[in-house]
Amino acid sequence: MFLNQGGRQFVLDQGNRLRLPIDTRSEAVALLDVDRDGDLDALVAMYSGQDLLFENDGTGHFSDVTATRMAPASLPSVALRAVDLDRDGWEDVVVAGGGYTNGPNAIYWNDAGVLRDAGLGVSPLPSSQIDVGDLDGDGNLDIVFGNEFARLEIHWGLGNRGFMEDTTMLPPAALDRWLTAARLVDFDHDGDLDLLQSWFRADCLLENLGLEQALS
Ligand SMILES: [Ca+2]
Ligand SMILES: [Ca+2]
Ligand SMILES: [Ca+2]
Ligand SMILES: [Ca+2]
Repeated sequence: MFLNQGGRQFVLDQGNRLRLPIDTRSEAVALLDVDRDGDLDALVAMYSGQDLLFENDGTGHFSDVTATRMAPASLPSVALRAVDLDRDGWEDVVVAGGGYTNGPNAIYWNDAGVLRDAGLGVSPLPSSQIDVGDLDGDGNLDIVFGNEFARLEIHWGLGNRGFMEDTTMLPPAALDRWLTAARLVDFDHDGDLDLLQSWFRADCLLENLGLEQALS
């Protein structure tokens, strides 16, 4: 952890505020207020399997609350995205299982400050890129996963914590790429989210043609 000393000055905190287990490998971190007490807590994605949740005491010191605020999760993860997926006021976390660690993607639903691994229920391809947004404007957040080894995934939000994977609206050329990034941004300012893909040989922008036609 780097502490801001004011302006552009940072110093390295030597593990005094957030201490990870020795000889473990972390892959990503998501900052979210998991307990809604007004400060940012930290979820750390672990290569070894069990992700770790650290609660902020309000002064920037973190304690490991994995045992009491997380369901056990034995599979590795490499990317996290904190967002209130079901809009109940509690931030949830989307988890990418990783192209090279070969774990499935999942969602940690936040039930009153406890993260529960519900999985996605469909298409357990391992991914390394995540973005979230309402692609079709139905009020439900949708999830885009970028995969290093196979293809792009879109999981459409159905409400009530349900999702359905469907990529039939995407051009075939957009699917079979080794992605290094996938981001949703409204590039043309027409009110809908477009999809930027980066892959090893080129970048690609998919324009969202609107709520009726979805992506093309
Ligand atoms: Ca908090
Ligand atoms: Ca939520
Ligand atoms: Ca949607
Ligand atoms: Ca747009």
